[in-house]
Amino acid sequence: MRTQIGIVGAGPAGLMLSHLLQREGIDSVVLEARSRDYIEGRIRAGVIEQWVADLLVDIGLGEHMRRVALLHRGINLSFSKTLHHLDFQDLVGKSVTVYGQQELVKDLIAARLAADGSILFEVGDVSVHDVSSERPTIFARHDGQDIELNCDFVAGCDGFHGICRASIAAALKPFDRDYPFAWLGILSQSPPPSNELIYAHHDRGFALFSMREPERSRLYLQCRPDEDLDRWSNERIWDELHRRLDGTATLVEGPVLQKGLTPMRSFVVEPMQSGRLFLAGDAAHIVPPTGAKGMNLAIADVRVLARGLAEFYRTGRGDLLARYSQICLQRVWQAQRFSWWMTTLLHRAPDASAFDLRRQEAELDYVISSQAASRSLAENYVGLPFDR
Ligand code: FAS
Ligand code: PHB
Repeated sequence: MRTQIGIVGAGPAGLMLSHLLQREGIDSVVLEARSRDYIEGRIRAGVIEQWVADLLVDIGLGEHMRRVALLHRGINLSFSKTLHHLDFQDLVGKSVTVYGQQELVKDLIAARLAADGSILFEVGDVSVHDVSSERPTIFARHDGQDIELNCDFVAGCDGFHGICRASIAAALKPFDRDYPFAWLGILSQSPPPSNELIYAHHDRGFALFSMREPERSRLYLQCRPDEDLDRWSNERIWDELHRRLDGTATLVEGPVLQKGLTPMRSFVVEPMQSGRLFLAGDAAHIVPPTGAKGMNLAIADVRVLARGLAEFYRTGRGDLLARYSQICLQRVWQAQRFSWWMTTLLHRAPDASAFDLRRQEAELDYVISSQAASRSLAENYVGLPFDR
């Protein structure tokens, strides 16, 4: 097979890239290890920044989002038995949208297939070759057949556990940080305790009260990194959620539809490209989900990559492609800083000293009582401007 851009991975990064390229008249083939049902059923992100919501409308993918997504003016912080609302609209004139990642993935797949886009699901044994040449190749198996995909460029959008980053590891420098906790997350058929998200700081640990729809909640508890899910009955989960919400709002229980563990790590590789292989999204960087940045960063990367490839095919110039890493990493490190800060602000570190705990309370108090501090949180949460 032959195409212009070979894309490994059909997550938000790979699918959005394929869609943006098609709008520029550039061909691509997306190779995905999982089935369509699996990736459309995978529960991940829930919050999109305003510029992403605006972009979806601009590129003709806003119809379903406009019908079902929830527009939020801000978030709530819960601590010391009190609920504090941060109004992003008042603070920075922007809001956020709650729209499940799987809904966005469904929209993108439907749009790709409607435009005769090529997505190969359930491919195996994917490997990338000759990325330092002008004719990189991707080998894979699909439907019992060996595939040789010849392309001009390869986009590694295969997530943190994919093969693309590993294939150029020698050219990359990793930066990482682990956290002494993880998230136990549930999806429940129950109304959320507030119509906007609640980030709760509590002596027993962090909790997040998010949602997907008015009657469907997405709830998270800080737990140990090696937590055994079998030891968490639904009763125990609800009991702990009540305790950490600490009466700052009313939590209604309901059937638990899904339960899972999310590891917490910060990770970046530099640069995000080698030869004609460009990494985007979780393949190049991971943020702890406390700042709701992961999917938004993935889309920010492919927006830069699509523009660079469009310039290359339009003018033959590779200037923007050459600066891809530099441009993306500036935003990546800002999101890393904010996600680390939200995580340390709101979680209870197992080895925290009495001094640390007091300092953490003082920081929470500063965030809700200082306009400058509230505005800083707000501008990072809604998404920093690109022309900064
Ligand atoms: P993805 O991991 O989504 O997609 C990579 C794709 O590549 C997958 O479909 C995988 O099957 C495929 N693949 C892997 N190896 C392959 C191979 N060898 N061959 C072919 N295909 C291969 N982010 C936010 O912005 N807001 C949030 O609220 C938020 N909440 C989150 C909650 C949870 C529980 C988790 C886990 C993450 C959350 N994130 C959030 C982050 C998350 O959304 C990721 O950043 C996002 O999925 C990244 O998208 P991609 O880079 O496309 O990677
Ligand atoms: C979610 O709704 O899944 C969600 C929201 C905000 C976060 C993380 C996850 O910070």
